[in-house]
Amino acid sequence: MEKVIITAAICGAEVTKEDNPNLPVTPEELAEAALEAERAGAAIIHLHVRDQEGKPTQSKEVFAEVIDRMKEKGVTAIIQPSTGGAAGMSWQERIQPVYLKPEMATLDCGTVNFGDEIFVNDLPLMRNFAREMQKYNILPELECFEPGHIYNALQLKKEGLLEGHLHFDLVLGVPGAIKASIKNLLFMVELLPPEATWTVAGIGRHQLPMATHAILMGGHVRVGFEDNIYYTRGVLAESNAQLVARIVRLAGELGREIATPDEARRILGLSWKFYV
Ligand code: KMH
Ligand code: ZN
Repeated sequence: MEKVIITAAICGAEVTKEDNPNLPVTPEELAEAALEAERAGAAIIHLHVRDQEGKPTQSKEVFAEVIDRMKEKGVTAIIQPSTGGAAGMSWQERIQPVYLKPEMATLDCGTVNFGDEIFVNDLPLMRNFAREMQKYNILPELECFEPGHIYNALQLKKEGLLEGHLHFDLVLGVPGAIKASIKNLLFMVELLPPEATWTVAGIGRHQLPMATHAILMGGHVRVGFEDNIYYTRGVLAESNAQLVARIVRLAGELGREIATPDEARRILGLSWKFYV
């Protein structure tokens, strides 16, 4: 089987330091958390940023500051800014990090209940985001919170708005969306084109079991504070790196090696970027 790409979703938009005091939010904390996660085995850093009050922002300037800080510290992982931001943000706010021309960015593939909120991603919004990413050669990670979102992504492909490799993030266990279970994971994976790659983000206590199934099934894994703040029941995680390190050990026991950032670039079809 292919090596496992581990994504560290280090911050997110919803979690606060009150939930877990170890959550990185300042540019320095985010850069340090990214470096530690990479050293532990992460090849992708899924990135949200916060303003000076710790609130979610999609400010291009803040993303630029955090990404620069990460690179200064020596982070070589693929940095994947969110274009989801937080529920309720306008599309104009959400799209800003695309204009920093990152290697990857998320592309949320449909509207979904998100706890008490609604996370709006209609097809015109998706087309607009996909078109802008296409313009800058950004590989979208196709975020699917429901099975129907996979069909939306395939619709964009049919319309010529997704070229090259398809990489999905199957998010299971968001309150209001598809539940995290093996049956649901299998069902979603079977809807994907055979040549696509996929990672799984299990929310809360589902992070570890979903990751384990993904390792066994040949998928990739996303962990981190965005999706889960606990190490085990009732015990807060100390760091994103701690959650990454557990996946590295688990994958080793189950016979899968871990992809380095450059190996992840090859698996995702990003390697050509080194030659332009
Ligand atoms: N914060 C969620 C509403 C993404 O990064 O693209 C959306 C989200 C997805 O986190
Ligand atoms: Zn996110």
